[in-house]
Amino acid sequence: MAEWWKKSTVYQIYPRSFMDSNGDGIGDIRGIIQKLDYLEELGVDIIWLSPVYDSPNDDNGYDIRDYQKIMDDFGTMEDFEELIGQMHKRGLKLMMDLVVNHTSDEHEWFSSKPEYYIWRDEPNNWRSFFSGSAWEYDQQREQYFLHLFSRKQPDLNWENPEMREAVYGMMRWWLDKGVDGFRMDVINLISKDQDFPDGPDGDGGAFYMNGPKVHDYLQEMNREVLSKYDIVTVGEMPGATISDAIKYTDEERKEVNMIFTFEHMGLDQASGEKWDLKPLQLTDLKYNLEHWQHALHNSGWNSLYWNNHDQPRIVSRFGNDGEYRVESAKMLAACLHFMQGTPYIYQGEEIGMTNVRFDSIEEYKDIETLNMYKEKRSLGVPHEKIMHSIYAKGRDNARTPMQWNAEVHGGFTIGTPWIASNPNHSTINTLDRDDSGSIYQFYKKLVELRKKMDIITHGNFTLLHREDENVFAYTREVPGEQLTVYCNFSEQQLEFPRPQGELLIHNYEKPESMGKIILRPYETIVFHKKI
Ligand code: ISL
Ligand code: CA
Repeated sequence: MAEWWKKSTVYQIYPRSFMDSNGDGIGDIRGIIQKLDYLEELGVDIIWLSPVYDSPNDDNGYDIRDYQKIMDDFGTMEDFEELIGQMHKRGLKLMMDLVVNHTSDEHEWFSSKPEYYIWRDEPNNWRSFFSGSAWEYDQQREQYFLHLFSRKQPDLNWENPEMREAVYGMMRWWLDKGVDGFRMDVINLISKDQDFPDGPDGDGGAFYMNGPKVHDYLQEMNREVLSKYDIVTVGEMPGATISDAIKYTDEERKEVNMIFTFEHMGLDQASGEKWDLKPLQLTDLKYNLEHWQHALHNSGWNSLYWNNHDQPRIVSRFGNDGEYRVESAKMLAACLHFMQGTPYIYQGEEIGMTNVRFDSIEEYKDIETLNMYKEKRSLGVPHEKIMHSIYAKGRDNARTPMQWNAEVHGGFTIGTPWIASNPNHSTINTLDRDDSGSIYQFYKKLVELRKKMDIITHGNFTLLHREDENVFAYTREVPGEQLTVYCNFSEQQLEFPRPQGELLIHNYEKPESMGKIILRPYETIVFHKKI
């Protein structure tokens, strides 16, 4: 069926933190197989698996040593084949992570095919995403190589046609194995301005984000590989604007099906630096999402997400992870899942997992966090100030083990987990998932409604109460049918006229609906009208 992914919901698994089957403290493929019932029950259609390829784990698998081998920590190729077989038997599709902006420096190509990488006699001033210069000197070659991420992640040279063909061959190999699509890591960074000019304050973004040949490369990849299979593709694209997104996802142009934008994830940031915090202003979020909903309505397609393995937990970020954790987790879910696009649920989001606060920097594992901490300390920034940013934005917030039950380490492992479990696993876990009031059941209902109601896929989006700083409200419309979604992003009680239609879903007992609606803290109510 064409465009099956427009009615699908994706669930992202970060394998290292999902389920450990053998007690070594690291999640693995057999652990995922054990939990397929759980995912099937939730009703999701596609599983996006963060990288499971052989890797020295400088960046938890986003530094790939061998694209055609499974990481020992995660299991074997036989385990992988069993996973895909079992998933397909249940009607679940598998989206692999494709990391081809860079490899590990331990990839065989880095020594045997140096022309696959980017070398210069002199570095420019570009800074790496993970602190410090984006260039590293190689003693033997007496040149610098480019690494936009860690120095163990050298960037591939997409100008080289033989390298591109090698990547396409590897992609075909996985597709022939039966995988159903790719999430493409920082795929809009693959084309660099070949003059390599310095950037303002070391920010080279303008010379490699949505670079000169990126659309040529994606169209070539589409011709050579993607178009030959019935698959789903999503490009992760930091720095892509709406006009870029239209180009990347317009069906006529044959590039990718959808992209991950970062715009809405930058709204609680005061400068170009993610650690520089600022409270979210709700109108900023509303106007931004409205803009994306409108712009991609008939040309392109949105992906919808609050969370992934790089972002803090949404209930701690735009919700309230204390008194109103359950209410706000559901409200945020409704707000996202009634929009147009393909929604993504990140592991643990469906049970309202929260950010974590470790006292000591030693308990953190993420290279981005650790490098930033070191750099800022050396510049004299006080420990407490840095920790404050890490608590709000650190990627390890998303990477603590999945909280299955109230036992030690939340039932993730019987060994010692590679990163400590959030102590709140004793109360926040999957044990309540059969309760009608659980966050899990709320997500399950949203996934089900998307499959049943075409209006969620096709309807026009209109923002209501535009200027209101507390409520995010909108309608979705097709001829003869309307959905009205109310989401209270605050602790205040709000009052609005009652929209027409039947109650479809809500997150409080007995929502008020006598001519007006009174929204309690973080309340969400959705109405459905059919003429
Ligand atoms: O995580 C970020 C902000 O905190 C981003 O800068 C992130 O590094 C960027 O979005 C790219 O992310 C992807 O590629 C990285 C990897 O570390 C991330 O986990 C991955 O999602 C390098 O492969
Ligand atoms: Ca394990």
